[in-house]
Amino acid sequence: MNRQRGVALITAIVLVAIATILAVHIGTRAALDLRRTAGLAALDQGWHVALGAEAWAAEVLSDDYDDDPDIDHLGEAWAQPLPGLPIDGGELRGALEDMQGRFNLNSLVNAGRVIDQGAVARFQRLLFHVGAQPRWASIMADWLDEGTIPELEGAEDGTYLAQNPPYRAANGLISTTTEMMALPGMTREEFERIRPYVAALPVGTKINLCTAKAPVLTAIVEGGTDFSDANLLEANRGDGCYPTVEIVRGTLDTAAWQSISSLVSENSDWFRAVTAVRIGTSEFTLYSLMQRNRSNSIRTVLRSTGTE
Ligand SMILES: [Ca+2]
Ligand SMILES: [Ca+2]
Repeated sequence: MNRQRGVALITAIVLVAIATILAVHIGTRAALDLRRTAGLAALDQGWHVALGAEAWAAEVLSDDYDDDPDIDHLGEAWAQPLPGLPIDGGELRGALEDMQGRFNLNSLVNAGRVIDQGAVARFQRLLFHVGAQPRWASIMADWLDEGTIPELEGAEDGTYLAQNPPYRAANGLISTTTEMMALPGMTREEFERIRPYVAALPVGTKINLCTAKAPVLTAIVEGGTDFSDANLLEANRGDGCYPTVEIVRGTLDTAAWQSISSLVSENSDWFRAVTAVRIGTSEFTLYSLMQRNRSNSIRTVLRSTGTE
């Protein structure tokens, strides 16, 4: 009798325990579902906010073109970052960057996808100035060029097939600079040294002297005025383009100027809008690569979220 009561008691305790576990499980799942739904709703809302900001950036670029299509410098309205704006339940921040202030990785090859040795030399100088290994210039050129025979310090399929897992060289143009991470031996730290100074734009896109970052300018204008001091450069850019094409031409001898005259400009077609949205605890960043053409129509060519 006592034994039976004992078994009944244990059964009751086990049942209560199972019921409790189930209740907790259901409760937790409902809470998680609610949270997940709230998170998704916030992301969805954030996405629309970011697309709105992108459309606004296009307006700003279009107005800028109407003002003067021939000059783009850092004193203009588009270049001023958006201070944090309150939105429903969060905040929006945004900035536009002229991507022609960077070194275009695709310029390491010409339109026929043959390596441009002058560009390789310029990229080597840029890498040196930012404290990265200059050898990436040849490796990157091999990654892009049509040829499958490696440059002196370069790498083609032979190198890539020996990696784990094995893969092949792209032998084509890139649409994102993160492809540099595929180069043999590239580390995250090394890539982060290079990343702020490079872009992936069409072959033939010029470098805007008015917005070029100090190491980029230093790598391009070789043998003339030293533009490597970023603070000095910024101080000179307060109210207009600096250095202008005239200034750069004046600082170089004829041969040096002729070697870069077709590579530089004072205006830009390629910009990137970076929009950071926070709603509640959800947060994300939208990167929009935008092209403004010479008839002032603006289109978003590439969007990515999270990473550039
Ligand atoms: Ca402008
Ligand atoms: Ca190649």
